[in-house]
Amino acid sequence: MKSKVIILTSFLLLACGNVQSKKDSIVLQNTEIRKVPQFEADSAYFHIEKQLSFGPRVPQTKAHNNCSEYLLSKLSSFCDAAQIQQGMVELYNGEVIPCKNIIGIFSPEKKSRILLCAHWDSRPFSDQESDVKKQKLAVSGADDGASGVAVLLEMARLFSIQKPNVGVDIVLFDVEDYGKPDFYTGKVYTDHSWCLGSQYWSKNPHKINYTARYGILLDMVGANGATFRKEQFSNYYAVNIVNKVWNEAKELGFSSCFLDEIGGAVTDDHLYVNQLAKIPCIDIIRQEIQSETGFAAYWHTQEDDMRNISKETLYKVGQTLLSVIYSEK
Ligand code: AHN
Ligand code: ZN
Repeated sequence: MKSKVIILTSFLLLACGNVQSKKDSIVLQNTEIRKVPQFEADSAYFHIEKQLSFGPRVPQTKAHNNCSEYLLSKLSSFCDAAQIQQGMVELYNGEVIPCKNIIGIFSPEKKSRILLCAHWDSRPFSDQESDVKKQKLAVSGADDGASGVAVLLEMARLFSIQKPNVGVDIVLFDVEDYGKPDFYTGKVYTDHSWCLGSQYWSKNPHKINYTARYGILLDMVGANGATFRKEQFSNYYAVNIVNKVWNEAKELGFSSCFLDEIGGAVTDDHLYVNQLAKIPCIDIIRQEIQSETGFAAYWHTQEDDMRNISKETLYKVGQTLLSVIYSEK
């Protein structure tokens, strides 16, 4: 039995060596010239499960606090420095609550920097549920939150083994998903009730005069069959970064995932990074342009759990981003 496996493997190796398709040679070039490491989707998948194991990461809950400790310990182990930025933010209903942005820094001495971000909090409401009783329940956020964080944690692990040429800052935004729920009828205190952690960070970056060449936000990047369209604010503020990412995806053979199509304009963390921090930042976000909400059916419902998560999608996003980062001089 064992020898059969060995024979089969060497046959496959020989076959690959002889074929030398165009795609193979591009991948070979990438790995040889740029030495791009392999994104381990198993590792990213595990990081989603781990985040969900604490329960919904709703601000001011035990689960949220426990998860913040986990994320800080992971970033501390992979990065040259890690910290939690604490601030206070005002919700749609006027309540003021604490916010913890979790930050990991690679090569702090380097001037040329890339910002990578995602949100780590979960939505306190499932206001897209048709069942009214379920609308007050928190979202697990396997895709909405945990997937982007998980891809960044796996990238951080790889950066710790092989440093990119550029400095990298990973910022996990808090209180992104506490926007005014559809069922709320009370007085509204702010028109900008989403993305409170990124608004805070963009006004108060973790380092004075912080800037980066560009930023990439990951939001809902882990679901089975997900496709990504070019989000409109990203195109407006950072079209060259959109094209850079989509071109890398194309070179890797992921064009059926990274579609060459324009999506909607999404008020997400990158909007504030662009407008307030003045860093050109794109959003890689799953949109379902035919649906009423603009997002997948499980979005802001009780269904956003591990059942939707796909290692294949995590791999395509993670490997594309690694190609982008390691191509930077
Ligand atoms: C709005 O619905 C206004 N923005 C979507 C941002 C978001 C929520 N991303 C994930 N959850
Ligand atoms: Zn959300």
